[in-house]
Amino acid sequence: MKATAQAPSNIAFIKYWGKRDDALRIPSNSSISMNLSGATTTTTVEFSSHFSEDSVELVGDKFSAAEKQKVIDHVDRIRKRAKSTNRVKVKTKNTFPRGAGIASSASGFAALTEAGCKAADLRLSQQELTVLARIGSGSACRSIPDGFVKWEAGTTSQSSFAYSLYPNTYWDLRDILVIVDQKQKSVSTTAGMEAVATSPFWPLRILGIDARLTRVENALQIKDFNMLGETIEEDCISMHAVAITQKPSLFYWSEATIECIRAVIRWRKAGLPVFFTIDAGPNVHLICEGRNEKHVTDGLKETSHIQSVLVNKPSAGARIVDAHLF
Ligand code: 2P0
Repeated sequence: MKATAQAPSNIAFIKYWGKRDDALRIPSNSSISMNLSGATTTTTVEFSSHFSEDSVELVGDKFSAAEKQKVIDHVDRIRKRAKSTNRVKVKTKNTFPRGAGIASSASGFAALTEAGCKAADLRLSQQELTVLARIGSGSACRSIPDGFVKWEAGTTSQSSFAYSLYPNTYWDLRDILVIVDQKQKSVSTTAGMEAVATSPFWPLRILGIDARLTRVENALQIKDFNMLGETIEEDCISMHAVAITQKPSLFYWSEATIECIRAVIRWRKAGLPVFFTIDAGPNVHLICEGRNEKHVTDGLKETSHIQSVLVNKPSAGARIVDAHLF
């Protein structure tokens, strides 16, 4: 059977950085994110007894052998649960550059999980789908439910799942993604997270995380944009303080990243409510309300070193679609 799914990437307001269990990808802390309308992956999966081998194809780009293996390992989890021995064909397409801190693994493993389970006729609840997607790549579990999503850290595989706090229509926010570098990062987030405990700031980050999670949840509930933005920025800086002080140090920011941060601070001083957050790469996500989108994109026209800008609205989560890729 063949099935296709489309899944959004997501931007974490409170970040996932460090694991309690590396193999099962149970995180050290809960996280909260927003799904992104402009950064999606579409994946078609077909299982058939007529295929003689597994094949994995990425449209317009090439997976490394290790990336291909990660996909097949995830398909194996689906095959095992579905008690299937059929070979698979996977074809996948991204609408955004891979590996530059735009969480292609989030949308990728969310789409693969949805399409793979459907193609294998494995009927899982949404919560079970998030658990399965999480084992493929942690942040992928947050790309399955709609809109604004919380990933409950949990302590076991079954208790570490994601769910929607609010649908995408709840709050007209924007994530204006400023791409300053499209190169793939040299250290994977998986490897980066394995060394969190080597940072002296790691215990401090964990100490403050519950208060920040509560602040973001409260800010979402009462739609207090300043409280939301301030907490998002604080958590981003906390994550990068850990990454920079890990051994070996992970310094993801480039000069253009810092230039963009300085512009945000300047615009805020001038009265424009906009905040930044940055994942494991140099690109900067500018968070603002929909009514301020044009002010921010106009400001970016005067900022140098920008390769492209991608405007995202809050998006629904992963879903099955009709248009197959093969
Ligand atoms: C996040 N990131 O919360 C954080 C912020 C990157 C920085 O989740 O090892 O690709 O596959 O579970 O999901 C990226 O980590 O890592 C990530 P694995 P993943 O969005």
